[in-house]
Amino acid sequence: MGKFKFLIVSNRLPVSVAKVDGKLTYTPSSGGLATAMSSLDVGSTGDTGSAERLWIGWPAIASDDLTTADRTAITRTLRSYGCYPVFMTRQQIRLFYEGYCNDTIWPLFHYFQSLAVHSSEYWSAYRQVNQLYSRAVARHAGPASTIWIHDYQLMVLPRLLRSRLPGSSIGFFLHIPFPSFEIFRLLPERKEILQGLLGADLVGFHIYDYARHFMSSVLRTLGHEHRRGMIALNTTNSYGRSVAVDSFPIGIDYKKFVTALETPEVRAEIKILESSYKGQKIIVSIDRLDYSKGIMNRLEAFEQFLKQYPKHHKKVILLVVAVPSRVEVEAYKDLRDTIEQTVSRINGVYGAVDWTPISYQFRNLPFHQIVALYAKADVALITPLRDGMNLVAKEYIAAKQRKTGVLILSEMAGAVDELPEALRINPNDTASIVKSIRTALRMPKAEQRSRLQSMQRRISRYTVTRWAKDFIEQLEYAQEMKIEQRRTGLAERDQTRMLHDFRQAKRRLLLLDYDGTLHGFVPSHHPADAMPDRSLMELLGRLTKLPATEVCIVSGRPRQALDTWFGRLPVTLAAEHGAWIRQRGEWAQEDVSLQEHKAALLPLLERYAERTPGAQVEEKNFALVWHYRNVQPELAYARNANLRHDLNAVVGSNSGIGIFNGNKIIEIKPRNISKGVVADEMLAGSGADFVLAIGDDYTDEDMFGALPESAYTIKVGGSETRARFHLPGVESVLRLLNLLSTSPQPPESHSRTNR
Ligand code: GDG
Repeated sequence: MGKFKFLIVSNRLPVSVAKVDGKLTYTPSSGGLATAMSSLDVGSTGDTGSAERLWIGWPAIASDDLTTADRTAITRTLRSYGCYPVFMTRQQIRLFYEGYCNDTIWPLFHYFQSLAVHSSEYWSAYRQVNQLYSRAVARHAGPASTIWIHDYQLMVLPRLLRSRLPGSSIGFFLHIPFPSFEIFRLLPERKEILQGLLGADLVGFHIYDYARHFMSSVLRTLGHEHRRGMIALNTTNSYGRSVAVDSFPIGIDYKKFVTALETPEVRAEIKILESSYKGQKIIVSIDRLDYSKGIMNRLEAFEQFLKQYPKHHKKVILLVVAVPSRVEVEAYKDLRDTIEQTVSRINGVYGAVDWTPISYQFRNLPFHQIVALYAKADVALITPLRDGMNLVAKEYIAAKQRKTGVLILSEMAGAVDELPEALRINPNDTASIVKSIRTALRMPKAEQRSRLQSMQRRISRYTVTRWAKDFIEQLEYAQEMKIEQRRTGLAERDQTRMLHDFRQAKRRLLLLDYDGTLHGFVPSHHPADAMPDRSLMELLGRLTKLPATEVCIVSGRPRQALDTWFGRLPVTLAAEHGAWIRQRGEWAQEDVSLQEHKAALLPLLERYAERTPGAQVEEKNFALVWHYRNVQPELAYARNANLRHDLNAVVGSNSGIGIFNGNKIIEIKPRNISKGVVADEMLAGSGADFVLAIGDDYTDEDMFGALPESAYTIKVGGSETRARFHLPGVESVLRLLNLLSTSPQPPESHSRTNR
C-alpha cells in the first residue's frame, strides 16, 4: 500500500461495519467531520490522480466477531471509502473505550469527578490501543505526511507518532472541554496525557478557555512555559521544539440544513408534526443520553414551569429525543432509568386524557426527522452542564430559514460564545430556565427573527469546512515555523565548518556559561547541588590542554563557588556576570557598587519571600537575586509583577542599578556589569581568531551581542536569541565540546595563552 500525504485519525471511522445474519454491512455516516474532511484541499489528489488521503479508525465492530477472511474483506471494502480499520477485541473495547475513555476521561473532563473511575487496567488498555493506532498510522504515513488526530480517545497518540515519524506534521483536536488544572490534576496519568498531546505541532480546542486550561496544566505539571499561544519544550533532544495551542470553534455543514428544508421528506415530516401538535407550542430537546447534557435539569425546570403556569397546560409540549449512547457504561444505564421514571412521573401528575406534556423517545432519528423537528420547534431547550461545543444549538439555528424560534442555551456549552442572541441560562438555576421558557414562548416574532438572523450570519460563515481549513492552515504554519527553527539549529554542516575553523585557528577563545549550559539546572541554589562532576572537569581539563586555547567560564555565580569548583584548572573565571574576573590565578574586581541600596532592597525581597512558598533570596557581592523556580507559576507571575514595581520604587531609574529578568530569577545588579563587557575584554586580550560562546540565559545575550559576526554563538534552548545557532540542551553542548577537545591539533603548534 502506498504512503499517504494526509491522514485523519479518529476513534470511529466515518463508516460503520456490522455483521447481520453472517453478512457484513457498511453504513457510511454523514457526520459533520466527514463532510469537513472531504472539503479539505490537503492531499485530495496526487500527481498520479490517486487519492492521497486516508482515514484511520475503528470500524465499530469487535474483532472477536470476525474471521480472518472477514477482516481481509473489511479492509478491502473500506479502502474504497478511503478508510483503514484498526481492529479491537471485545476486551479492548470494554477497557479502552467503555473504560478509560468513557468511564475516566469523559466524566473528569466534564467536571463529574465523582463519576470518574481510576483503574490501572483501563489505563494500560488505553496505551495499548493508542499503540495499535500508531502502528496503523506509521504503516501508511510518508516521511512528510500531515496527520490530524481527533479527540480524547487518542491523547497519547501524538507522542507515539512523533517518535515514529519525526518529520511529519501532527495536529490534534479535542472535541470535549479541557478542564481546569484543579480537576485535571486528579488524573493519575496526567503527566503521560500531557506529554502525549505535546507530541503534536498544534493542539486545538473549541474555545480559548480550554486552551488556557491546557497551557496552565502543562505549565503546572511539566513546567513548560507558554507565550502567545506557543509552548516551548525545553527537553534535551527536542531542539527547542514548540507546540502551538489555539482555539477553533467547530461549525456545522450549514448548507446541508438549509437545502434539507426544501426536500419532500422534511416537508412531509413537518406536516406530520403540525397535525400531531396542532394548537400547541413545541419545545424540543435533542442530545445523546449523557449526564453531561443536563437532561434531568431540563425535565425539572419544565415540571416547575407547568406547576407555576397552569394556563400553558395543553398549549405546550416538550419533545425529548435521547439518542442511545454508551449503553454498556453503568452511569448511562442509571441515568436512563432516572430520566424515564421522571418523564412518567411528570406526565402522570400533569397529563390529561387529551394531553401528554412530555413526549419521550430513546432512539436515533433519521436526519430528515431531526431537521423537521428543528424547523418546527418553537423553542430549543439545550441545557448541558458541560459541553465542548454543542452542535445541536447551531443546527437548530440553521434550520430556521422560514420559521421562527427561540434558542435557550446553557452558559456551560462552548457554543454560547458564538450565539450571544440566545437566551442564556445556568442549568443549575431552575428558576432561570423557567423564566426563559416563558420569555421564549411570549417572544414577538420580529424579535425572534432578528436574533436568529444575527446568529445565522455568524454560523453560516464559520462552517465546519472553514473550521477544518483553518486548523490545517495553522498546522501548516506551525510546521513552517518548526522548519525555520531547525534551520537555525546547529546542522551537521555548521558543525563540520566549526570544527574546521577551530582546527585552523591560530588562537581560540571559548566563552562558556555554566548553569543551563555546562550543567543542568538544579531546583535548589545550594552551591553543592550544582557542583560539576568528574567527567565535566575532565572535559574542561582536556580543553585547557589544547594549544592556543583559552577557556573562560562566564557565570552569574559568586566567585567563591567558581573558585572552589574550577580553582585548580587553568581557566579564566568571570563571576557574578563579570563583577569579578580571575586571570592567571588572581581575582580582580570591577568598580561597581550595589551597597548603598542593599539596606532597603534585601528586607523587601525577604518580606516577599516569606509569603511566597518556594521563593528564595540570594545575596551576592554585586547582586541580589530573587529565585522563583520552585514557586507555583501563576503565583510567581503575580508576585513578580508586584515585586518589580516595589524594587523600581526603591532603586529609581537613574541609579545605575538595573532589574533584570533571568531564567526563573529576577536579578538586581549594577548596569555596567555584564557578560557582554567580559566577552569584549576577553576578545581584545586574547586576539583570538576563533571564538565560541555558549549560553542559555538572557545574560548570555549580552555576550552574543558583543561578539563579531564571525564568532560561533550558540543559544541553549529554543527561545529567541541574538546567537547564530541553537543547541537543545546541556547534553548536546557537552557532546560538542568533547568533539572539540579531541579534535586534531592545528597544523603548527602555538604557545599556550596566559591564564
Ligand atoms: C461532541 C462534544 C461537540 C443527535 N441526535 C441525532 C443526531 N444527532 C446529531 C446532531 C449533532 C450531533 O449528533 C451531536 O453533536 P453535539 O455537538 O451536540 O454533541 P456530542 O455528540 O456530545 O459531540 C460536543 C462535538 O463533539 C463536536 O466537536 O460539539 O460538545 O460533546 O450533529 O444533529 N443525528 C441523527 N439522529 C439523531 O437522533 N441523525
